[in-house]
Amino acid sequence: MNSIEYNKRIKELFTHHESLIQKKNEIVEESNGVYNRYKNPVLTNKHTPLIWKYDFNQETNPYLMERNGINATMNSGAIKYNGKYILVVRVEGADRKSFFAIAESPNGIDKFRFWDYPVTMPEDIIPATNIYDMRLTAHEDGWIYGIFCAERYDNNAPKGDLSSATATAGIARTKDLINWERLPDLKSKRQQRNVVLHPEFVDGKYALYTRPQDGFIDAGSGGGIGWALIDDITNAVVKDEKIIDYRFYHTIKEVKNGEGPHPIKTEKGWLHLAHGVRGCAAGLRYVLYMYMTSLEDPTKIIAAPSGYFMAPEGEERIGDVSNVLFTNGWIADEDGKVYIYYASSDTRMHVATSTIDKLIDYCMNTPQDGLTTKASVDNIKRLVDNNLKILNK
Ligand code: M1P
Repeated sequence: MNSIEYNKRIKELFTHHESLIQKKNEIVEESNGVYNRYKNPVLTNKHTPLIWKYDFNQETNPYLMERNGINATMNSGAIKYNGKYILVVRVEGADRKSFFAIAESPNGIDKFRFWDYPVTMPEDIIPATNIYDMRLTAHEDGWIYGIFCAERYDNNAPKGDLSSATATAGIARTKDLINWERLPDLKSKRQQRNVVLHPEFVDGKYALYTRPQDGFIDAGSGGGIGWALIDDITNAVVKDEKIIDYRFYHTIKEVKNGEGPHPIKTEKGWLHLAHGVRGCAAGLRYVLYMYMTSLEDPTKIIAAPSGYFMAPEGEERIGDVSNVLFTNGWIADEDGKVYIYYASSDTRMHVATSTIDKLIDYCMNTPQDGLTTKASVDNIKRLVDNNLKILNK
């Protein structure tokens, strides 16, 4: 390739990449009334900057090959910052390592563009092999916290076992999303993933949603989503942990659950978004569900709609880990619009939109799970009775 052709190909790469970023997103008209999905994913591996992947020096890359492959853009924390919709994206390289990178959009539904450099997360504590799934919290103490999973090889693994790992909650904080201060990892008797910082002090303490687990994968006897008050966030220790959202047999969260982003405060209570996992012949199925807790006592559930809020549909069903929806980011605007950022099948990022009022109505008026077929049929019969009275008037 001569230098003219080489430069032409570079230009083509950038033109193609820019047209992907500029692609307008549109609402999918069909909706269940609770939220709207959008036609295009907001981020895929193809959206990642070309300057991360290619070496544009013809001398060192004469065939203009990708040097760093990017596999997926998934499980992203979200925050509105300086008027921009910001995602702290879990980017996974072809080498399986995840890292954080920031993408911003002017409107929350399209035109997400990555910043030039991935996040430099200090590793001045015990270095981790892999870090992922950051939950962002603009805390009332003035810091923006990022809590994420820090994965390390399990030194107690039997000889020859190269896949056993441990999950710990890593903690960092920032004021500008560029410079991060790493704090010591959360100290807990159990392994932890899906740990989230509540945005307000509770009884003068920091409050964490936890997900105690028996092993790296198994939630096991962990029970569900927990709650722990922390005296000092710069040396966070789980002393007492109580389960606030239990798992139950034959529900969408039978095998595991985990808090999504931090809950949104509303006049009626705290709105929560979480993921639930059940097993089936095809493997694990991850869906999103919601619940609400009391403003007076954030550990008390006041609404628990049955079943899933969102489940994988269409192309969302397929990816690196198929049949998975996962969320760790949402943004509530001043006007009550809510942007729900979710990943499908550990591969790509999407947005769905709703409003605070609709989500409260969904939580308060969707029947609870009666945990049996009879209870579900009774619910439907009650609705049919009422509807027939109205329709036959
Ligand atoms: O592969 C699905 C998800 O599995 C884990 O979630 P959990 O701990 O609840 O099982 C995480 O590794 C998550 O990143 C991943 O999306």
